[in-house]
Amino acid sequence: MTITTEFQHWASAHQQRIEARLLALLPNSDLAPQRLHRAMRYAVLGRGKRVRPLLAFAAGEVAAADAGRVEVAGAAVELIHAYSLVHDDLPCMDDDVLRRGKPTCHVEFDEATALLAGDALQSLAFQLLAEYRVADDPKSQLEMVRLLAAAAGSRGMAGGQAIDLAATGASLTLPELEYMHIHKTGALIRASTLLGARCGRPLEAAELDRLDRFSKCIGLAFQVVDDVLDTEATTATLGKTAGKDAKHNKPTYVSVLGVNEAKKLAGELRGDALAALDGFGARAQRLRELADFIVLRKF
Ligand code: GRG
Repeated sequence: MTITTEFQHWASAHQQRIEARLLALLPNSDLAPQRLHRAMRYAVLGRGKRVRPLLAFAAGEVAAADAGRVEVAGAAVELIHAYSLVHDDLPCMDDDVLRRGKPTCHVEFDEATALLAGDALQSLAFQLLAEYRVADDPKSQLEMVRLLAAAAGSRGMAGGQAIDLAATGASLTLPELEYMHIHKTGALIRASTLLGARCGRPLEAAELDRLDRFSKCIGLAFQVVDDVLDTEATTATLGKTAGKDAKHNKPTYVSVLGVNEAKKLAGELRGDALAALDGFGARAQRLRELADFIVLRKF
């Protein structure tokens, strides 16, 4: 398992690409209401790994998608992700002061502005998917809107967050933990891959199913690594408060399995993710490399 320089160049070029597109798509901060627009831009732009748009670009390559379309779909997913981080950091949820190496949105602005910024980022994500042409036919485009809405909603990310809040202080079994993370973190990762692929030529149901299996495994691997990093990395490296899970008595893969077994599980999930891509050949090379990036990441 290695990260090649060639992949790093690809990732960096695509991170710059999505950054530029987000910069252009977000409302200008001199446009009224300026404070809200400044908060939205603050929450989205700058540091951030952009893993979800990268997954969209990589899945787009499987379906020979137009990169301009994937930029819009990737931006939509990243806006939902940014909104979830802003709301997650609020005092009524995780109550954190540091995100992406800078003060959280409600600390920099205020709680009401942060709440509204999250709301408006979510709306903007769907506006983009409705406004820009991202698929060949309107039916496919509508399916993309549906996919993202389902991933973000009560049966996806928001539902996962509700389960997470209810689980604080409780002990969960491994299947319960998995169920929570399939929703909280996994749903949006899955949507990133599927939306990227749907920007391109229509894939067969079996191909979409394989991408879905890849996404499910890599979404869980992402969370397992996140839990390990929370115990092993520093606040400075992560750009967010380290050691928070144990402090808040949250059940995690590390608390349930121990750090070594959690690392082993991340490796197994990577193996399952790669196996799901069998049959795609060179078209899925970026997805394979991203799987390694997700497992090997240090922040
Ligand atoms: C508030 C509806 C609502 C949902 C919040 C995603 C989430 C649900 C909360 C974030 C808390 C958290 C630490 C989740 C674990 C995994 C995760 C999503 C980490 C942050 O994502 P990265 O590492 O962040 O991709 P960057 O900053 O690189 O974009």
